[in-house]
Amino acid sequence: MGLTISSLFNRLFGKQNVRILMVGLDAAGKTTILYKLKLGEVVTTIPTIGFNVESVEYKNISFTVWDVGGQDKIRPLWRHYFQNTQGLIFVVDSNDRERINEAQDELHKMLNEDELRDAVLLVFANKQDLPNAMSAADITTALALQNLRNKKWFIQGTVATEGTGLYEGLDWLSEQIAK
Ligand code: G3D
Ligand code: MG
Repeated sequence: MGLTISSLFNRLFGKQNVRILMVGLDAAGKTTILYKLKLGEVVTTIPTIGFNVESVEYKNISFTVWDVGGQDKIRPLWRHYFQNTQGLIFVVDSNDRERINEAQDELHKMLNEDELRDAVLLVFANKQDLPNAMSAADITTALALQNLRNKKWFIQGTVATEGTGLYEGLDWLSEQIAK
């Protein structure tokens, strides 16, 4: 799988500083995805207390990952990472019905950030293996994706622990960024 994902990002070679941000509520599956991609060594840094950033560099592409939710105070610190972001990946735990509204709220706050204006949006509706998981269609509605104007977006059901769906979503993403 590592190889296939790499070849997919070959499209982006030669582009300067492609930055992909991957965020979502804690426990959505972001770290699992990052390791599953096997792009390289995952580096964890803590720029400030309570703000844990994971990153992996693959050639000229950087993946940066952190948890969102309930931390309005540290929100301004995120902006440091927004520059040059072409792709925003938002990961949702499809089984977490209790927090889907919080996820929706956090997603739309991110999308309101000026510097993410031009970034395309990929949503991973993760944990599709769990019997009570909301479908990608349910998640589309719950996150109000249809209401997004002037935003390219795509939703993909995934099972991060098995790697299912990751390739399909990233294929779309790299195609958009390469345009
Ligand atoms: P985060 O980085 O977004 O906070 P993690 O989330 O990647 O740490 O994942 C949180 C938990 O969800 C982990 O379980 C992980 O194994 C599990 N998980 C991730 N993706 C899936 C999935 O697709 N299906 C299922 N069933 N579980 C998933 P633990 O037990 O290690 O906390
Ligand atoms: Mg994590």
